[in-house]
Amino acid sequence: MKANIGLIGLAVMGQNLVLNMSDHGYKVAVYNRTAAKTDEFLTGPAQATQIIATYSLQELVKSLESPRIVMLMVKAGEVVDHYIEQLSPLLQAGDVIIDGGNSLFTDTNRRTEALRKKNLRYIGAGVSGGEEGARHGPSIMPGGNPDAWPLVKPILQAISAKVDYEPCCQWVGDAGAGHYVKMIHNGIEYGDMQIICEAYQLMSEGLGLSSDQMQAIFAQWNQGKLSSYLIEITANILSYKDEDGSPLLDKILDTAGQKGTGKWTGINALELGIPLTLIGESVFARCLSALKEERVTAAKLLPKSVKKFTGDQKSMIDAIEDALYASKIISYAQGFRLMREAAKEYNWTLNYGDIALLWRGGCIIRSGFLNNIKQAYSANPALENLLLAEFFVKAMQQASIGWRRTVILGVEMSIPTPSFSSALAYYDGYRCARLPANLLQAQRDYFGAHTYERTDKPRGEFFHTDWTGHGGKTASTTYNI
Ligand code: NBP
Repeated sequence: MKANIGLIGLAVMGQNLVLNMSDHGYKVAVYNRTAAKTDEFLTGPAQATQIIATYSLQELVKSLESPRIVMLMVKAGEVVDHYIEQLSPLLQAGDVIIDGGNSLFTDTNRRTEALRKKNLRYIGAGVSGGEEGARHGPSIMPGGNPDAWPLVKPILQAISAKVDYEPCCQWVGDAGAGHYVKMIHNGIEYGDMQIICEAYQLMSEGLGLSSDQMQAIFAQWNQGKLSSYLIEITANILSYKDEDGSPLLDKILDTAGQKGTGKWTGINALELGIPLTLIGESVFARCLSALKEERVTAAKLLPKSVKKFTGDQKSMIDAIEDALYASKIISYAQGFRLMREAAKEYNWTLNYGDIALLWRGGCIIRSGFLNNIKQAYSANPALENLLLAEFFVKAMQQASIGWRRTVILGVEMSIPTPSFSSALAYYDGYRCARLPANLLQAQRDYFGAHTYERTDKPRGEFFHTDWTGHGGKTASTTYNI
């Protein structure tokens, strides 16, 4: 009997997805560049399964039923192009290639189009959930050639996470839309992680709480409005003890790694001109953490005045919970606003409520909060910004005072809160009917004749002033990026 699907790439994600498919009754053929890993897999975790090992792409393709479905679970970038190039001549019209890695959406746009010309159907599917998700049900965000969706839908939905019996896997949109939504998911993941880290530093350094005390606080927060996978694992991490009985967390070097999806999200936001400050700060916070030696030198040369917290500890902890919640709302509001702009720019039809549902289970940012987002978009699919939805208007009002107190605590105690405070600045900016950009426009016109619009004239009419009395009357070309 031939295999239903072939999978290339037997690292952590590939192996676990294959086992997941096998559990759901699919026969899978596998291939990996390094053959020894295929053997280890077959004699190890895949023992006693129907999984077929293959040792060349020809053998892999031959082992598949028609139309063939081949899924790539390899390092993003050139490796994906390499496999597409090698596979294409071996496949027949109508066959499907799925790229389940973290590919850049513009690469997926290009690949979808190139393969369409060869009558091959391409899917770029974001997969989230890490090892555990891949094994027991990830969130899957497929996009690409819609003709391929009916063929791959049964298997991808079967292996995905389920919430309220709904699969966390629905068609996202054309070309690179699936990988785009996965990129935003990862950006939001960066943001969620950073705000949790800021809460942790404020509580440990600012309030002097022990790991066990913080564990209890995170565990309690996980029962309320912040309930989420990342809050839950933070509580678990805080309680984890090293061999000597001390918290392992205290011994972990404070330099964060990154693989680039947060950076891509930030770059895209800059390209589309949409503020994505919280995620941007989260990426930069990782970059700053990586400058360990420089920071150690600076800590000696630029010492902080150490202050002791003297206020009410319980009320400050509640305020930090508010800061986490409000900042999280800002992060999602910014991320969804960016997706809205991307849909316009790249001509995709994105369903924002469905995207929130896709992230409810299996993935790293899963949380109860996503139901509130779904409800906001169900009530108004054309919602411009989540901050304008009734639920979030109220939530922001309730969290606002505690959030400000938290930022003040950070400022007073010299504890950095880049995401909490930049989110607050965005919130205050977004609800400013008048920003100081009048002065900015005047400055631009003063030094570069860039012109300005007037409040007492219709929009679209541009004026230039000879501010010094010795400038010319010629204005610069008016264009916006
Ligand atoms: P990796 O991203 O570490 O990729 C490992 C796979 O790529 C192995 O099969 C390896 O083959 C193959 N590979 C490499 Br590396 N260079 C190759 C080359 N030049 N030619 C052929 N094959 C090559 O594995 P992963 O962490 O399982 O992730 C797979 C994909 O899923 C990535 O795109 C990743 O970003 C994405 N993703 C990962 C996670 C996660 O939590 N790890 C979560 C969600 C998505 P070899 O065995 O011969 O070296």
